[in-house]
Amino acid sequence: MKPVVFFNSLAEKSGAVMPRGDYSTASDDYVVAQQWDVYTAEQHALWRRLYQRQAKLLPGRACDSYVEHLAHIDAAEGIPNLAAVSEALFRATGWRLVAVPGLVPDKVFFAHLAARRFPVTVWLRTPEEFDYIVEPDIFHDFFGHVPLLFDPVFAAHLQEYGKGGLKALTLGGLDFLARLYWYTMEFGLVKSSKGLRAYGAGILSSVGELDYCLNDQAPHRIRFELERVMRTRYKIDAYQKTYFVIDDFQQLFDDTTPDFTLLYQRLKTLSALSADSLLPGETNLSLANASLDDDG
Ligand code: HBI
Ligand code: FE
Repeated sequence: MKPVVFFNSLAEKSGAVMPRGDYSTASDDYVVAQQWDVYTAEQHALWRRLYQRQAKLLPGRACDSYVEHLAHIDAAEGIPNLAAVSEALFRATGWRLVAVPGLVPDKVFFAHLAARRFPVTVWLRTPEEFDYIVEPDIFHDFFGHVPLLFDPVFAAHLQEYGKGGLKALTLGGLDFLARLYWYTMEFGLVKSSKGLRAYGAGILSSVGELDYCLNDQAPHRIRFELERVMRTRYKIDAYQKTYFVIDDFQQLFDDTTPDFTLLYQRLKTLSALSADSLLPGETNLSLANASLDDDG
């Protein structure tokens, strides 16, 4: 898809203005040069403030694998050089980072993931957007998504997701797969021996939701079940009403790898569920947080 067609379809879907990245130099796969030298001292300082504020919140909230891998990435002092991190990442899990101007078309996004390339937006939010930003910027994409690409099981799962995305486009399954991405990659929770932990990038890069998703009484926390997740609508402009909890990344890999053709057929016959629904027989883990280990 040519950038201008993509912009129009994005604007239609979101009712938003044009995406703010510079797409003029993007190649067919939407990859650009990061131009790391062009970031200003003020931008590096803003990154440092974002990083420090978020890093403080991670202990006891982010999952162990995320914390461990973030610590090995040299990104605390300023906006990271994607090429340098990409080299280290390739040695760890065979993934690479590619720089992109911002959101890219679904097909392009899935093709990158299927080839073990993770697209990272190059621009950083403004100081006015310190607390909240709608479009993903480099802080969200990098701080939120990149550390877990160093986890081999997580990385394997995301490649399968990319392959599944390419198939979904031919099967009319995109809306279902987008819900899966939303409730796992962006807003997923995982069990640990010490209680629930966050692994979704939307949570890990958010100053408010990182505590909210674990400690507020309001949202539902429900055991992850593939078909249930794919039926559940989501809001993009508020804290989530429901978080789905996986046992571990192996579960994500095992559930994402099979062919979804029959599942999509079935889902098309079922009504979608509202973001705050709780079905008969479902346990809200927020009411059973203390006894997670006895739960299943
Ligand atoms: N582009 N850069 C970027 N990042 C995304 O997360 C992204 C995208 N394009 C499409 C897309 N996500 C969706 O297809 C998935 O969230 C399902
Ligand atoms: Fe994201």
